[in-house]
Amino acid sequence: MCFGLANQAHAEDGYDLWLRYQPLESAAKARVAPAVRYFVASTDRPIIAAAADELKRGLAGMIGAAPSQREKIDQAGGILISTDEVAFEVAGRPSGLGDEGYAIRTRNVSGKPTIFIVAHSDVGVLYGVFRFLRLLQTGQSIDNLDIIDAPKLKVRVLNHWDNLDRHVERGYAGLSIWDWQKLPLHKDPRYVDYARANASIGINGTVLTNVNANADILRPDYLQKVKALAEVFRPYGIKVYLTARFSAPIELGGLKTADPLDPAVQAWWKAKIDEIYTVIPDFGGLLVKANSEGQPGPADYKRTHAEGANMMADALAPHHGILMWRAFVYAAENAEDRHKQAYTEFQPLDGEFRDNVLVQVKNGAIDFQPREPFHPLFGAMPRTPLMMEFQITKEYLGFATHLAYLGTMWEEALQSDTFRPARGSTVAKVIETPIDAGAATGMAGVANIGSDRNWSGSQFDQANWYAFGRFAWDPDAKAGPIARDWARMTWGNDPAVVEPVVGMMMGSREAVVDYMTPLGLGHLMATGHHYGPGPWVSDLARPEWNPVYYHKADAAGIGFDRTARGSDALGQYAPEVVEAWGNPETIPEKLLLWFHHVPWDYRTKSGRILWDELVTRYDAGVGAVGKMQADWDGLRGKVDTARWAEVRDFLAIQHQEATWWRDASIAYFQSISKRPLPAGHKPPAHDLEYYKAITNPYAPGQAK
Ligand code: BDP
Repeated sequence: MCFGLANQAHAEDGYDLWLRYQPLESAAKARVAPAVRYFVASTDRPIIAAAADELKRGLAGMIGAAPSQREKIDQAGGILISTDEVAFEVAGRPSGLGDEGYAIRTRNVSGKPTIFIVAHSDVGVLYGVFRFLRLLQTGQSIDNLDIIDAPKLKVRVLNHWDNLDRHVERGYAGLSIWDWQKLPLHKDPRYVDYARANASIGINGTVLTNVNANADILRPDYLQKVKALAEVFRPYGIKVYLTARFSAPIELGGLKTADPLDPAVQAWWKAKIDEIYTVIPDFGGLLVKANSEGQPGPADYKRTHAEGANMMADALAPHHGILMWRAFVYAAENAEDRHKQAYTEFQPLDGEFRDNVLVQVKNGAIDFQPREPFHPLFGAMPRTPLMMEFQITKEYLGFATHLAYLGTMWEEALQSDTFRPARGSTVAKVIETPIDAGAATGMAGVANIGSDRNWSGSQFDQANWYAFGRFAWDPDAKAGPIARDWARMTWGNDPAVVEPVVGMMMGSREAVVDYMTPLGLGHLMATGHHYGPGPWVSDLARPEWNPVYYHKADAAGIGFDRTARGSDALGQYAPEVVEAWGNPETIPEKLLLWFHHVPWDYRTKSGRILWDELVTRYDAGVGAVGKMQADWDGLRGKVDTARWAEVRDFLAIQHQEATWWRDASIAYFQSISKRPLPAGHKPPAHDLEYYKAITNPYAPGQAK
């Protein structure tokens, strides 16, 4: 097989993601080549075979020759990939590898250096191989290696919000890659590349279908299609999961009820789940969105979330399957601040869920906003495994055309101190620490993957898929080094490229916050598709669907009072947080308007009054996009033309839309604050009515 040639044969379009395996510089090649001339592996095992294939592919691309396979390590220049005792005898016995970790160590064999990539499981070996390739891709030395690494979370899954008709809810990268009509007989080769990419960052599961679920996916014919995908993913250590519609016993089973305490309903789920495992023996489990935004659930029968979840969990348990039950609930006709509803409903259920249930909690209590405080449930359910749900697809951060690296946002959420049970109990620590030995832990990311050649809708959105995997592996990871690794692998190791790219990425999310929702504002997007600004919207059926519900701007000021004087959502946090955030003077200014209603002339940290500060932030956001454009222009000729031009065009769209956000927001809020613009800030290009009249009925990704 001729690995690597494809890289040179076609112009780059982003399809290769961060696994481009471009030729190393000649000096590096000369250093590396002798060390990796051959490898030893037992390739009769599918996962080891996949690891060996990747090693060959990567080295063929980077040094121009694939290593040859040998029976045993007997001379210099070799790599041993193995789970065998004998390999550990030479490589040493590192502790802490667990089921999925690996060690990469250089050891002398017959006096000559040899690279050992060892693990207790085949998938650990696969992860080790990807790590080894990353060292080469990012220009690091492979001399005297001594690396030990293992994932801190067990369940590291993508959530595809993909419908069976291939529409992707909140998808900005084309159609669903799952071609249900052609499955199971035709398995698109792209599925293998999808699995490789995921395995390279440690993702070990994928929920194929939308949380707004269609019961048909559980029909026997669809299970055959799911089985075909499971077969493709298995050699990459990836399990498949499905979403379960709570009312499936009625829709598919013809029952009159889906009441979780009804024996016939329980029997239906048990039989269905047994059937799934007959077809797919290593099926991962189910994900459920219940009693939220119109989805059916146990509350329809006056049962709790725990009663609903446990019914399915009991049916999954004999197969070692897990049930992920979402905490993203807010009920119709509930007058309580939406911020409070998930906590109100779930926290009292702490300890009532079965061992194989993971309650899946979004990073913030509202909904994937450009900035939210951490969700108050983290730390508040010590007897329930909680998993993190991040949104990789940028529903609220400008879709695919806005450059926004989410690593900084996720680091901010994960490093937030819950103070539960004590100082230092960050969200990362909460989700990493099993509630008892062996209990499940996990992280889910709502995928940004579609049929576009570049997978994610834009080149830079690939970084968010990449970063999600790295944070799921290690929730204590840092956004900066992840951005740097991605930039090196995706755009090359030239510092004149890497530095500006990383600089753009690291400031990009804050730019979005500034031009969309500065100072703790949130949920001001246009109705339905969430494309562009709609802060004036006030006529939707449910109060909490309206942006005016969130900003509460009036003649006196702006912001949502969530302190004890207001909705007291703040009271759901630990006392230390309440104390720090309960006072507008001590709350981090970036969260000010999330928790406080403050006067327009409130004095902010900069010395400016709030209104002037708001306008300054909007302009800073637009300015930051202009700076990214200038930085990117500086890279013309330093990266390949097609990808460069795509990014240039998308930055131009982002600049236009950032300006739209800035102008529309200022026009609207000025109609309420009645204050002049601070000196040096120009008025919006049009009047408020102009912005209100903009409609975008065909914006992508809508729920349907
Ligand atoms: C919201 C999305 C909606 C999802 C929902 C969810 O707008 O499409 O169904 O989250 O997470 O942000 O269930």
